[in-house]
Amino acid sequence: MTKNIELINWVNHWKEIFQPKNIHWCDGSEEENQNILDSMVASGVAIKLNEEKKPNSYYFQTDDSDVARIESRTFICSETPEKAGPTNNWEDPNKMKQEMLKVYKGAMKGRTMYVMPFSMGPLGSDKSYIGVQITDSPYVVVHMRIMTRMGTKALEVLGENGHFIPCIHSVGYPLEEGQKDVKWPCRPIEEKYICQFPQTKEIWSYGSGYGGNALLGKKCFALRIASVLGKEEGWLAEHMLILGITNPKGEKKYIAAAFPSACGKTNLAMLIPTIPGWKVETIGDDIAWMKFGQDGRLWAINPENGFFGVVPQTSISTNPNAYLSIQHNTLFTNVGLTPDNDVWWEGIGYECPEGSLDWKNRVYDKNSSEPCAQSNSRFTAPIAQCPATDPAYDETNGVPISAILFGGRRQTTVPLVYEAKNWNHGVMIGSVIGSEITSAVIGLKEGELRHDPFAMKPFCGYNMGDYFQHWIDLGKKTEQDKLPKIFCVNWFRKDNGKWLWPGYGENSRVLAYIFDRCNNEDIAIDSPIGKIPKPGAINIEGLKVSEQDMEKAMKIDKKEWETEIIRTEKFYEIFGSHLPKELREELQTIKDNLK
Ligand code: OXD
Ligand code: MN
Repeated sequence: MTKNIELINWVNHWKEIFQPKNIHWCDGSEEENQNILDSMVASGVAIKLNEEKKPNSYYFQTDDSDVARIESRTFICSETPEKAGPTNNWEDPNKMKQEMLKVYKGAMKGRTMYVMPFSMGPLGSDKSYIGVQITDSPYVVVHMRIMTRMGTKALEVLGENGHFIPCIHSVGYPLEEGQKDVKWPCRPIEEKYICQFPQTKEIWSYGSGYGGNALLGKKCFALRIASVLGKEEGWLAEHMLILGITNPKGEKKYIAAAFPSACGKTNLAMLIPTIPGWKVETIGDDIAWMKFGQDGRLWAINPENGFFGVVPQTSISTNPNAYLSIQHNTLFTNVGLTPDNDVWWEGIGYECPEGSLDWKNRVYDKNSSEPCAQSNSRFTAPIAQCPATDPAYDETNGVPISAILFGGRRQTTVPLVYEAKNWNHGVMIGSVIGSEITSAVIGLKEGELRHDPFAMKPFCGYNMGDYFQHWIDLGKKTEQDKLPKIFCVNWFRKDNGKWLWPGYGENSRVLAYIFDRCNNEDIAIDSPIGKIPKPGAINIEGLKVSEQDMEKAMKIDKKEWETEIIRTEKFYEIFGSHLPKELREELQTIKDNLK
């Protein structure tokens, strides 16, 4: 137990409000974890998977309404709408708290209130922060134990006087005396709340038990609240993977990369290079916290301790390292269940065994138009289980970042790789990444660009225009040659409907080019939009990509770029006076270069 008075008072305060049956302070031990899993198996919430096929692994199915993050019910409750900015849902903090206190009252009746101290980042690192989450969901407890450093050790770091980020969570399904529980307690979508209070650095969540809505260390804390902390304290909380890359001479560098959803971020984080002698190792696949070190360079940690990855299409051939990471000690949510208690999903690489159940617990019909595994079904596994985990993933200092990559899913316009001319230009590149709409989406036309600046649109805890300014300002805090070089990559360019670049492990060829550029090798030339590889600078030996395809993949088409500039100008309008003048200047330079 703790002697931290702030924590004790806080827990007592919430106990009064939630009125749980009892309180459990989580120690994070193996024994505690097993007891919670056993009780979920006994109550039918979890199924223990086949011990021979998936040792020490468990299976869960959620309610239909609780399968993903819900952006329409995610609120940034800053003092004013302007502070939340044009890309967030704003609500008044006092009004929101009043509204939520009504639903929080008695919300844990008949349930255990778990108190989970956790560290985001390696225990004791000066880049890490302590949070404490209160929850009534045992599912959340076993997941937070994998995704964070949770339990007594985090409490010890907090100490008697330390401060923590308070995270409140309830599924919103109290049990009256004698009332039977349901398999997945939660509230309907319109009654769910995922609220961030940037001024007081609090998180209040209600009505969902799933993913980023409920594992509050992840998107709510490590991105939305941490982005505000980063702005106040002079560092960066980013939606980025971190990987280590070693060249054939044994020289190693670290790269961070931001991509919007569905652009293969986990695949890149765990890539197996196809070019001989190169090695890629994984520090993280989702979030990076970066602070300046004493040497003036940016050093990054992954605040998480596990992977919460999308399952469908993960196979031994698409992403061997992810596939091997989830063969034991793994929690699966909303995939298919085979008759011998193994898991199955679309793209696993073999036929679905006869008699399997789909994620809605119905016998799976191969001819059905519905998939067996929900499209956002997830695996949760410790980082340390990945065969390519970088030994530095738990380093308290983190790792020095040499390059930052921004990417998106672009069928046209954006070349395979180009390099920002300077930091501000790189910030401009990050501010306009996005993906083209490939099939009709409500309110958007095919071909239209959906911007996702820095892949942070759903995750920035304050005005995105001020966030751009923060990036610009940080670039002035050190010598220019100490800053990471910034690149834009696009694996998805097409010609006549055909991909120009094979992607996956072949992306190592682009990473190798970036690596060499970080050593200032003379392999780039200027172009109107930034530095591009000299012809032949990207090794395509052994690839079925012709020189002509390579030219098309790298082409800078004046017309396409003119359209791009018009789109960017239009997009920038939403930020009004919050848009940094430096971004306008960078855009103007490109416009002039294209003339
Ligand atoms: C995630 C996301 O789940 O970005 O990581 O949505
Ligand atoms: Mn993510």
